[in-house]
Amino acid sequence: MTDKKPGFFKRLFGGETSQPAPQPVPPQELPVEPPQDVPPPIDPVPVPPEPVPPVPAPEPEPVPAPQPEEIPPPGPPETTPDYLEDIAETAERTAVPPPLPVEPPAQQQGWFARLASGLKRSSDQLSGSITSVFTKRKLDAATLDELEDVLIQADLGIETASAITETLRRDRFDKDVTGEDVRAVLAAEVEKVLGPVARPLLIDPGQKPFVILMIGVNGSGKTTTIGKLAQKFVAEGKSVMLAAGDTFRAAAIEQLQIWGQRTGAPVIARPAGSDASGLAFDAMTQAQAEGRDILIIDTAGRLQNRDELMNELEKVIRVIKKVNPSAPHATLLTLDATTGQNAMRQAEVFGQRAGVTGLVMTKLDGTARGGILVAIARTFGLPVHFIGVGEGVDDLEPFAAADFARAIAGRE
Ligand SMILES: Nc1nc2c(ncn2[C@@H]2O[C@H](COP(=O)(O)OP(=O)(O)O)[C@@H](O)[C@H]2O)c(=O)[nH]1
Ligand SMILES: [Mg+2]
Repeated sequence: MTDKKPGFFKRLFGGETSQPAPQPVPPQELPVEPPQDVPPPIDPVPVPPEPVPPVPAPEPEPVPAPQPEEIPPPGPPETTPDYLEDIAETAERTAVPPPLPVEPPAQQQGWFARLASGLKRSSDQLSGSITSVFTKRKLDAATLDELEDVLIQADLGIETASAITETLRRDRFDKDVTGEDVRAVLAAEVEKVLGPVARPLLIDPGQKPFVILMIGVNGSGKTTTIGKLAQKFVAEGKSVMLAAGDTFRAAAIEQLQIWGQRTGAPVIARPAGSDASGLAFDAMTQAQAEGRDILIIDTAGRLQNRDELMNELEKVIRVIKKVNPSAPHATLLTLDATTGQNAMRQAEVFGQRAGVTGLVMTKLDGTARGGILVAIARTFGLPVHFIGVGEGVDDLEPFAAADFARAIAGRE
């Protein structure tokens, strides 16, 4: 969180919002998934719900009786009532992924159209604010200040906001400027920031399996993203295995099993409450023995400020390395765009503790604050591989800077 300068929060919250506290909200109190921002799952075609699949039987050995001290409590350690409520809610809403097979009309659109519609809330918000600043005005200092505030409120970050206003100051001062002119400058600046981080996730075929570890806070979209990725890889003819490493909740295990069934990828799972590192170890050895191309390991959602949970994540990584010292080959952090500034903190802490190699930003369709991706890119420089713009299996797109910039700036 380097995006600070004196008066930032005053400017961020000043005047237009009823939010009382001009203080950064402590990370653990931020809603991990603000329900109001997440549209209900769209069922484009009424498909009867699939029965929950039986647990596939890839478990070769009987589960050893867990050591007493290793039995996790029946829930994550952070059992505050709020957190439990969140989990119960997440479990309810995530147990069954949206239906996969039938293509809704929206998914027959071109990819840019889908991106643009996913980013519509962000681009509408930005365009609306820009237009309101630039109605019949010559570009003067006051207008530039107002514009800078609008851009900061859109979570683009101070640096990007100033870069845009500086460009306008230099090129257009005292001239008539339209919203469209400003959007063009905005798109160019956003593209400049995002270009270097828009890097595809490269699967090294020399690694069998290529191990992808998926991490992030609860509800950020890990399991859904794994399902979407599995679908992509299977469609490319790769042999994929999934590991249900979120062993805290039965619903999370089932959720991954359903994705596995739908994508044809076998899922290594253990009963809820099992040790996550043990499961990761089994999945590693089995994927290796079967010569799988890709193993994707799910993990329990953890808040980045809970030290003991971060320690456990480090243990999972150590165990993976015991089987293959070069693994995990990709450690992907899912960031929920609807969490706004808190995503910055998540990127920072997970980066330090788990060696994040790349980002997937989810739920860009569920927020007007998609600009946060720009701030994160500028601050951390981590590769952004994919963005999620919906709950459907096809709503995961390789990240392309120019398209994103054009879509968020609302240009055609
Ligand atoms: N609108 C939208 N919802 C998403 C996206 N990605 C995930 N979700 C939803 O977010 C919720 C939490 O996702 P889940 O994968 O269970 O998160 P996890 O706890 O990190 O594994 C689910 O209801 C998902 O359908 C996205 O890109 N857009
Ligand atoms: Mg999950």
